[in-house]
Amino acid sequence: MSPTAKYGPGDSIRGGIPICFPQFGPRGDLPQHGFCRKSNDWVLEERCSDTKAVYKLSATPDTRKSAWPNEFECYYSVSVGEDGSLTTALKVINTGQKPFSFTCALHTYFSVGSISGASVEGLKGCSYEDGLQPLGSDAITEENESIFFQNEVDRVYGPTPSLLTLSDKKNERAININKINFPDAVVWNPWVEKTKGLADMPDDHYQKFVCVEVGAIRQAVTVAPGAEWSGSQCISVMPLK
Ligand code: TA6
Repeated sequence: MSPTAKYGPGDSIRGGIPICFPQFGPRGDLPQHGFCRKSNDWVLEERCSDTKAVYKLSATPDTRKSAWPNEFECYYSVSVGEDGSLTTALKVINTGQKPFSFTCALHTYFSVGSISGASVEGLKGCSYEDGLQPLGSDAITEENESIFFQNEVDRVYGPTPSLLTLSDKKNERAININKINFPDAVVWNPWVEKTKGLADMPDDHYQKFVCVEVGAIRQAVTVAPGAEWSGSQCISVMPLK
């Protein structure tokens, strides 16, 4: 979490795992990252056990008036494994009478001991869109085994392997992210200048986090009436010697 994250109605929380749905970033007519992450209409659907809960968001009068007025139900499950892993999953059901399309991501903020000791592995050979260039610019192929952070990084990779790793050398740990049915992955660190423009993050806090976000972004997902889509990520930590 950012130390200065805001928690008011309508705020997107700077940290944790914001749910970007039904639009990732500026890829559509909704506000940045869609309405899901700011919605106050989430309800606890089921407390399955001491270690798993499911939350639900359905279409509301506000979403029906938005640029994405579709009938839907979202279910977001969070569960902690006996091994200490964290699994979060998003399921989208089309409860309407016509197909709809969306893009989405689980916008996970990972704490790191120091950005200078952080790197992301698993994306070598993958195509990515550079978010520092205009949307629609030519895709680039990742040539590096490890992605390091010496400037702002904002990239949408896809398609990508199911296992990604965030190395956090300062904390002597590696964070594995195993994803299912999320074809894409975003790697983001705002670096110095962009962080100064974030009202809910201290100016130096870019040094303490990396976002690795599993998503379905580069190709929108289309769901037929009555059908559903789901994706999940399992986050686990292992020692890094
Ligand atoms: O993480 C990728 C990204 O789309 C970046 O471009 C940056 O805008 C980030 O999301 C945070 O967005 P937010 O609206 O939460 O400030």
